[in-house]
Amino acid sequence: FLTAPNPSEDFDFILYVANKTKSINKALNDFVPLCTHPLLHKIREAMRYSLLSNGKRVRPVLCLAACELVGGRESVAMPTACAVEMIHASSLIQDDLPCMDDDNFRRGKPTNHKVFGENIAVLAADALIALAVKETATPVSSGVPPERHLRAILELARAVGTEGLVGGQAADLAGEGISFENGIGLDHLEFIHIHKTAVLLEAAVVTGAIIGGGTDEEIERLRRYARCVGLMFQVVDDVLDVTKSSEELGKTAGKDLIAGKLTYPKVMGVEKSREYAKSLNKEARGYLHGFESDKVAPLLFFADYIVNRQN
Ligand code: GRG
Repeated sequence: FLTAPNPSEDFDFILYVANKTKSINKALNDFVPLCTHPLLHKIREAMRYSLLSNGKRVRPVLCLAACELVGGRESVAMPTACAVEMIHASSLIQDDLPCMDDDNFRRGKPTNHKVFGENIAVLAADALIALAVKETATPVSSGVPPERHLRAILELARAVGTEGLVGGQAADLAGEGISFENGIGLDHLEFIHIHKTAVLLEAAVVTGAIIGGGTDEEIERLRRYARCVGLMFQVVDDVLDVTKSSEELGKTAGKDLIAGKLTYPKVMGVEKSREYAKSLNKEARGYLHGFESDKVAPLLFFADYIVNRQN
């Protein structure tokens, strides 16, 4: 069951992602036009500032790939794919606020509140969530049944609330100051990452499959794939944090830098974390078995890309 299908050797993953990213960036730009009304100019600018900044677009690409895997066209899932990126951008704005992580930079630029002020940053985050719901609810001309839109909205609502991003952030705050050493804290860590990271990646894939017309069985298999990929994403992120900060600052300084944060390398060591990521990749690929082999390449390559990524 857990053997993955073999994707076609000549599939060009880099080109695939570049093309998808280009159409996603264009669609995101069109969804939030600048407002000519002088009283709304600043809020729209703030929304655009974070939404259009240089992100990897992992979630919307996954959404489009899942839609196409189950036989849907890219255009039917584009508004939903962009909605997932809007929710992600909203969560990043909020995460950076002084009352949360208090960060000055995001995606190589000053954070939203540093440029527009805290009040506008909070409003921009709110407006991006509202826009995400609006775009997912708006029927596209291609005749996706309304109940599919409703299912997609439910999926996204779950990913935002206490079952997802808000729950993960709240759990993160609740765990601050607790000391976890020598393998203790794995459940706590996993809870935070499943909620903060995996649930939105899962929603990206599942909403793509819902809008694309997938069967319940296909949607469920893709959900399991995405859960593994979501967790793997965070395990790799934690490993990169340690290895990057060690390289940049010298081993001891790197460790000190992340001393206050509970991470996979801290709980299980760097090598075991890497092995864990590899086992999640294998499991994720296994869930793709049974899909048409000529259509499955993007999601197979995606799992490999996430486990091997360097930034
Ligand atoms: C109500 C939406 C909402 C959120 C409130 C603040 C908060 C609760 C949650 C924070 C969640 C958070 C920031 C999780 C981190 C997720 C993560 C792995 C971010 C980095 O993702 P990448 O690497 O980033 O895909 P880019 O910049 O490439 O998009």
